Amino acid sequence: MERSAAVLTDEQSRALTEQGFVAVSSFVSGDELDAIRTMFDRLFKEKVGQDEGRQFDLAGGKREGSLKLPQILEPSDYAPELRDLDVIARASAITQAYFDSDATPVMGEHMIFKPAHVGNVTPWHQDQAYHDPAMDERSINFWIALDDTDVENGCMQYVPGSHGNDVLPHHPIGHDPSVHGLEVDEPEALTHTTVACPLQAGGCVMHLPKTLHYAGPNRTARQRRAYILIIQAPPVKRAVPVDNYWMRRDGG
Ligand SMILES: O=C(O)CCC(=O)C(=O)O
Repeated sequence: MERSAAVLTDEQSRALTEQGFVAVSSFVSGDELDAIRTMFDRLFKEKVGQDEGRQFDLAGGKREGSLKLPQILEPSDYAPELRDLDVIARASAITQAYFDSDATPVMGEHMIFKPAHVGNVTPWHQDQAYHDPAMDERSINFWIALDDTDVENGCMQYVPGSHGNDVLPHHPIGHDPSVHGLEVDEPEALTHTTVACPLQAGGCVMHLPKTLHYAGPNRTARQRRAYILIIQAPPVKRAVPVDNYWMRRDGG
């Protein structure tokens, strides 16, 4: 794909490298934002993916009726129009420029919903804790706000510089092995300094695979919808794989 002019400024790129995250306003335009919102609402309303385990409660809530942190994995399998959006080309161009790599496929996509009043917390974690323990990912997570987000309705929060850590020990949320979502062990010891990233709808916050992040519960009457794209440059093989025992749900 041809490189577009959509790259980070030097200052944004430096922030991503030094802090492990950077927020950008107006990442998605009006029409495109409307299109993503419409698809988001349809996919959750139609409960797509529930039978295949692609729509579920990230924090382990009940399957029917009371999902508190519903997530859809790979939503473009149910709404292929998503693949045609300019935002994917823009995110790919940024990832190519940032990692100086021509090969930047989409590594994953999700939609995460924090419904008004009940949206659950997304606990502190590193994305790399979910991934291949033999590899160090080189990817950017683009978290795109489909609604105005702030601390009260569950905007993203980060520990600046935490991507300088290796993969930290994690456990399934609530120590329940049936729950997909992960939480870092002893988060209180790791989160003395945090930065909240409120965004207007259409804004985006980008982070790296080892950056510790969190999003609080939704305590408001406003919904909080997010579309998340992960774009990957080729990963690097680790000298020593991570012992990610938290992903072996047999407890072994
Ligand atoms: O939207 C959320 O609540 C959490 C998102 C997240 O953890 C991520 O994008 O890596």
